[in-house]
Amino acid sequence: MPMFVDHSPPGQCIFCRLVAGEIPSAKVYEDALTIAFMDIGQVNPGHVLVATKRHAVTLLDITPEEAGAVLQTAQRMARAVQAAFDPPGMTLFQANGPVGGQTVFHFHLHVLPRHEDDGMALAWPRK
Ligand code: D5M
Repeated sequence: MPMFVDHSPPGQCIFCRLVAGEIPSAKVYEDALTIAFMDIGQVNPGHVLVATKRHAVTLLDITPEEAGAVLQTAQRMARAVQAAFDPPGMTLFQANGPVGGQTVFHFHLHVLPRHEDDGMALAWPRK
């Protein structure tokens, strides 16, 4: 199956529409700058995305305030995921640009619970 890639213009992208409440989401948290919701793909149970409310595409486009807020929200979400799913590990992942693996072009950070032998590689091969 071909990978979904969102090429919508700013303001009409999936996550802008999700922030505006125009499409449904499993929202678990929001504050002035960020929103957190369950990833529709659930690579592992408890897989959460933390996005900026404002449309920004990559890490290079967000403000220092947004960067701080995103990490604070990610820590909140990681604590909630730990309490709810008790995974032995967690990976935070953030893709920038198609070559970096980004498919939705609105800044977001993955908070991904990890398990032994969950079939996912580490972020890059290590010797
Ligand atoms: O991650 C983009 C992620 O966004 C991918 O894991 C699926 C997820 N996604 C796409 N649409 C939705 C909706 N509507 N709700 C929740 N999650 C969604 P990337 O790092 O850009 O590849």
